[in-house]
Amino acid sequence: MATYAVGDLQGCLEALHCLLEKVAYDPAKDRLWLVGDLVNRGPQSLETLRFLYSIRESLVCVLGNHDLHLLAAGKNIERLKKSDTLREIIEAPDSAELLDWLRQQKLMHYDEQRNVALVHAGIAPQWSLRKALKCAAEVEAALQDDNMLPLYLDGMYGNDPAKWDSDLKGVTRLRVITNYFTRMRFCTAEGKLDLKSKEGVDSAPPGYKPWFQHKERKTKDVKIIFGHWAALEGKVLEPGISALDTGCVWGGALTLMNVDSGERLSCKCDEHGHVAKPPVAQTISESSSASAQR
Ligand SMILES: [Mn+2]
Repeated sequence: MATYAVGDLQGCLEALHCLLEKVAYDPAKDRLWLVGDLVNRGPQSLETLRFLYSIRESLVCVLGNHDLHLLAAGKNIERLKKSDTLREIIEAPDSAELLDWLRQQKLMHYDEQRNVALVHAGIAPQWSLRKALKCAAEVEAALQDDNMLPLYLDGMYGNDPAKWDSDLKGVTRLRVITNYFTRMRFCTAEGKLDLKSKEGVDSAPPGYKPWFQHKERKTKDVKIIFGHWAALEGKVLEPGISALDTGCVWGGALTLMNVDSGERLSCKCDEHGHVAKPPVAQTISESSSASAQR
C-alpha cells in the first residue's frame, strides 16, 4: 500500500494513466492525492472527471481554481470563457453526478499521522495550521450547502480584498479564503496577495515573496504539497514544501510523488497535453523502410 500525490491534471488523462501504470497503481490498496485543477484547458476534461469518479474511494482531492470555475459554470453557463474546455462536462448526461461529487471535495486536506497538508495553491503565511483548517472548512461548508452554493459561486470571483481580516463577513470572507487556497503565488509576510504575477520566483513584485518563502510563516513545521504554479517547474528549495505542478497541459510533464519517500516520477506531455510520442527519428526510419519494401 502506497500513497502518491499527483500535480495539476487539467484534463490530461493519458499522462495520469502513464503515471499510474509506472507505479502499478491499485485503487483497492493504494491512495492517490490530487492537488486540484483536475479539469480545463487540456484534451480530456470529461473523461478525466469520469475516471476519477470511478476510483473516488481511493482518492483524496482538493479543489483548484479551475474546479471551482467548473462548479460555477455548472450553475451559470455564462461563466464559460472562450479558452475554457468545460462545456462537455456541463452538457454530459452524468454532469449532475460528477459535479455533485466535485463539490464535496475539500480545500485543504491534513494528514495528522504524516503531518502533511495538501492544498491547491498554498496556505496563507499568517495562518496557523488550525486557523487554515478552520478557514478551509468555512468554504467547504458553503460548497455543501444547497442554499449557500449559488451565492458563494457567484461571489467568489475577484481579487478584493487582497488581505485576510478576521472581521470579514459573508461571501467576501469566503472569497479571500478561496483566493489563498486556490490562486495565491506571491504575497507579503502579512498575507497581502498579488494575484497578477504568474511567472517564476524572480518575478515577485517589490515587497512580495512566494507564499512559502516568508520566514514568519506559521505552518513551517507542517509538510505542504501543492500545485497551481507551473512556472516553478516543480522546484522549490524550501524544506518541507513540495511543488507538483509541472505544466502537463502546457507541454511540460505530469509529476507524481510518493508522499512517504518523496520519490518522484513524471510523464512528458506534448503541447496539446497528450503523452509525448517517441522521438521523430524512429518514425522516419520506420516509414522509409516501409516504402523501400514497396
Ligand atoms: Mn490553479
